[in-house]
Amino acid sequence: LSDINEVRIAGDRLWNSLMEMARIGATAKGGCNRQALSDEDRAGRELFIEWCEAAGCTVRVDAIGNLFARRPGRDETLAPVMAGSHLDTQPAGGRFDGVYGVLAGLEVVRTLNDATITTEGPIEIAAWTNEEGARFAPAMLGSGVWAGVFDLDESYAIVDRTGCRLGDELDRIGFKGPVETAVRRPHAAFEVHIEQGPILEDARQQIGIVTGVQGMRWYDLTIDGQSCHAGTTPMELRDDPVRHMVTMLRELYALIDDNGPGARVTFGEITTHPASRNTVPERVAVTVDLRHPEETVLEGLEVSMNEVVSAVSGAGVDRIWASAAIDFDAQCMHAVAASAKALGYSHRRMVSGAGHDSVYVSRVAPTGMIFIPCENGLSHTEVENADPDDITAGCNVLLHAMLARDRHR
Ligand code: HGY
Ligand code: MN
Ligand code: MN
Repeated sequence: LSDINEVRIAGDRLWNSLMEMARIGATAKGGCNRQALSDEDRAGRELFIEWCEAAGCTVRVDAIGNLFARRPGRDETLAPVMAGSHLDTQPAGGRFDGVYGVLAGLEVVRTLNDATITTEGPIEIAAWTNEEGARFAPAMLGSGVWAGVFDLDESYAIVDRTGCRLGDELDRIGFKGPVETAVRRPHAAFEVHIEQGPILEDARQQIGIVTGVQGMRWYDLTIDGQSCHAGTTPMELRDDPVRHMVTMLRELYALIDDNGPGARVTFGEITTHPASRNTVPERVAVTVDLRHPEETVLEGLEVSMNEVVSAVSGAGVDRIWASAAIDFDAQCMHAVAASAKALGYSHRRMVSGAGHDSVYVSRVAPTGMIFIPCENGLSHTEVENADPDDITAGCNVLLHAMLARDRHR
């Protein structure tokens, strides 16, 4: 066993794989645009499958396009230990969000091959479909279907802002697999991810032992007014939905500030209809992303938001997704902490501000997450960056946490 504890991943190989994958959907400012089920997503999936098969894995695709690369263990009847995350990115995303966790899983497999280590049970690397929810809402869709949270046919019917159906796109890129009769419940599941916030970097710590994920809710806010001529209509005669929106958003930001610092709201998309410079819009649509670590506070914020909205005639708000705050599995967290300690990495416990597929995986299997810092705490932006030493550290912790859970059944 002492030999196994000496095993380390090949940091350069992992970094090179990340940089090669980052070329797919590369943007001018050094980020990535591999939105779910796009041609770039297909290319990324195909490259990942090629690498997994070259590493001796068999790869299966499920009905929502989730990928599962499987490395056999000594006893194939045992439940797998899983490492998963996502290959899809934000429209102007980075080179590490999601893809780090998938390729770290591949690096674990490559390292086990080099060390000729046979695990007790199989190892599975999962690449979940549409974690970001940027093109097709909601987020964490593939892991959510797999965990039984979202209905498959309803998921196929989701359309993007151009009217493209998710199911048709899955067909088009050739990643609509068979419906799996029974979920193959992992023995334990892990996800390594950049923190996407400033905490680890500010504390100069290398590893985050993630204790849980905060609650998240998404809404569509719409305000109807009267479209009219931009030049002839006096201001006092207008029923301008943008003006109502300005008042409303000011009140909603104040509501969040009163519930700070844990409360967070983001109005990521604001669209007018018809979108014309010299026409007062008929309607404005605003997306709302609301988060807090405590469900009771989230509930209260939702009630207050509904009151603010209902005070404006022609305004309505519709909740399209809610993911409750969750806690991760104690044994998985212990495996992460013990690995970080044994490897000599500075570490701390922390809650995740970002959503992750592990939220839904934790409904099916004991699950843990590992964070590493990212530069200036930035993510969901093209300048997203991570330190190669931290990328290596997170993957070493992943390797040894997975081996620890594989041995303890
Ligand atoms: O929205 C989230 O928190 C995740 O990064 N998709
Ligand atoms: Mn992510
Ligand atoms: Mn993300």
